[in-house]
Amino acid sequence: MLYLWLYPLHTEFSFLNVFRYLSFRIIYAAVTAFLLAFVLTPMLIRKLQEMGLGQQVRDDGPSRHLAKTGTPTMGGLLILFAVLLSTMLWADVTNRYVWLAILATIGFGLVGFVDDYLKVARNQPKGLSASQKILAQGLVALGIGLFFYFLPGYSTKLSVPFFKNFTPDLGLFYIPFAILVIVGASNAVNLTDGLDGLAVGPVMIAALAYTIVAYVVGNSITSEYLLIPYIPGAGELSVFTAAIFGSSLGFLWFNTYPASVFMGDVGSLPLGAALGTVAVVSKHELLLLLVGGVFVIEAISVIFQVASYKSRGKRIFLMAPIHHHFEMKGWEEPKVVVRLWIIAILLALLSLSTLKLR
Ligand code: 57M
Repeated sequence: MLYLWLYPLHTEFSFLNVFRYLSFRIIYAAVTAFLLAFVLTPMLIRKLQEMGLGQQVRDDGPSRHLAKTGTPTMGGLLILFAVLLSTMLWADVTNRYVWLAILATIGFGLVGFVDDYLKVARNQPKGLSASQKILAQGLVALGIGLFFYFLPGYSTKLSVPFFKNFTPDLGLFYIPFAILVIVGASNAVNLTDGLDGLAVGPVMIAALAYTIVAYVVGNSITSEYLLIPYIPGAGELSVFTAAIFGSSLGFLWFNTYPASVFMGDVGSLPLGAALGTVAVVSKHELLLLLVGGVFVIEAISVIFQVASYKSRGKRIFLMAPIHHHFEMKGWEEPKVVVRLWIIAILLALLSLSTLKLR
């Protein structure tokens, strides 16, 4: 909104001309979201404690986790508030991609909120059933997929990292593909959110990577130079991803080991869906497999573990997701978390290099 309200005044006050620069709004979207999360999270923690919205910790996990019982959860409410308010302030709110990302975030946030609320406020440890969750997520993602499919001029071609000339047109199948990307990313972040700071770190790193991707994709000069599809207007999504980066950074101040608050499904589900939606808008869906490689590793470890146990009656890992395997091997929690952050940073750097390697 600031862009719409203040930029037109630059004829009177020349310094307001700065609002036309996306780079300026990206930086201040991140700073605003950080400050909102940093200042308001302590208040939310006190409120969650007053309301007794503490985490129920399962007793079948690593025993060290039992000490986390009662840690306030649903901190994701504030992550979302900071992202949405900062985006509304610094992005061009007439941009249809910004609204799509906001609606996707709110949609998945509602699914996570209901799940968390049932778990911690209604003492239903299972929360929503897996089928209820997947159905609700699928419906929100279907709405996003249909929006793209019927968006005039939107290409259903799939861009493949490293292969600039191989762009298969998925046609109608683009809708289920978009659903798979968004729901997959959402649940992969959710699975990863099992150690202090473990999910929010790679979310920050992926948000930073997609801030760069959205910026270059939405810029006719850089997209032409890099031989990647030019998507007019997609650049505004870099303000949204910058807000995710800033908000996650602020939340990390309180979620780092030993965590004072967990984000809850109300945080993990929408953050993953937001990254998935930006990946779809920027036509860099497959790149998310690399940028979000830690989330992919975590999800695959569960798939392999369950498949192995069901087919052979034996586990591959001491416990899945893989972060618990390292815990069971004796790694301290911060060591597991920071080492997975290091992998996330390396994967993000590699993914950005694919923008040039075509
Ligand atoms: C999401 N939730 C954490 C917190 C967070 C199919 C199976 C792999 C599912 C998976 C599962 O239950 N996933 C749910 C992970 C939980 O965190 C809460 O959930 C929110 C995120 N959705 O915000 O509110 C616990 O994680 C710990 N935690 C932290 N710090 C954080 O900042 O320490 C979370 C955030 C919290 C806290 O202890 O209570 C979770 O782990 O449940 N299941 C599992 O991950 C379980 N794995 C398992 O059963 N493996 C089996 C099979 C099924 C693969 C096997 O290996 O044979 C593990 N998780 C738990 N117990 N809690 C191990 C058993």
